[in-house]
Amino acid sequence: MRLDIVTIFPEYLDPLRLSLIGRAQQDGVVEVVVHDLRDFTHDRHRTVDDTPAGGGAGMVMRPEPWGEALDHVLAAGRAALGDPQALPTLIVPAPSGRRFVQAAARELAEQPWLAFACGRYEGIDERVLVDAARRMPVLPLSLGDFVLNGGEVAVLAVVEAVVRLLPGVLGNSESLVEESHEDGLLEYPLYTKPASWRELDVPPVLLSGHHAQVAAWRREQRLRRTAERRPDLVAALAPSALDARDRSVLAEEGWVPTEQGLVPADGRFRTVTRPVAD
Ligand code: JAH
Repeated sequence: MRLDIVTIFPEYLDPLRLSLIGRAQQDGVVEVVVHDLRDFTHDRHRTVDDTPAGGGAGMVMRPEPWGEALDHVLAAGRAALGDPQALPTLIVPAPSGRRFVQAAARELAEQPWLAFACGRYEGIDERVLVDAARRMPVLPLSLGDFVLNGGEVAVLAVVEAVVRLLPGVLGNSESLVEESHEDGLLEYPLYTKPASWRELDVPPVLLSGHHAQVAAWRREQRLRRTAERRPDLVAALAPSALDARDRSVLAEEGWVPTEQGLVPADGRFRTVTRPVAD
């Protein structure tokens, strides 16, 4: 997989040389190329920003350096891949993007070429994305409803989420099965030795050697945790994914099965079935 990243802070991406992603690069599983947007300016001050059309606070990234940078990414990537028709998917981190979730990471891991545009200031002139979309798929992504100073940290997160899914990147001890967000439930709590630490004990069932009881306890913990911390995930569960024991655990946590799936027994976000008078 080839990854091209365009930024005004190339050093922000240095962590991609470390750990698992660094090793994946050494092993030839991924090639990461970081491009300095200022290399595509032509003025003495290497200017990448200007004032917003229509007024307002802050600065906006000028379209010309972005246009040249993305032209270069396209040409250099096609040459390196030996495919004059190849196209990357252009990922643009932004608070206004579609939410990045594990299913999106799995889809991106199937692609041979991803490019990333790191915005700074208030964002990038919209015409850059419109122009790019004339040539390649453009995917604005958000990690969640918070604001960063730029797209670089979000790119680090997306690259890590995608690269770890590539065949041969994770070792056996870091395997992909049994992970949060792979099946719509949060993970069970983890413990290791010692069995007692600061007067806190590892739950005895985990030391019992009863594999079926361990599995049942872990399933229950996953359901209770998800109900407590992520009610949105419980509401999205397919009732067919739950057995009678699951349903009784969720009932204890205040969730009841209905025609519309699981809903909170106390009527939080009850479905509106008739027009509401104003
Ligand atoms: C902020 C460009 N959802 C996380 C996220 C991603 C990108 C940005 N902020 C938050 C951002 C300023 C400029 C991108």
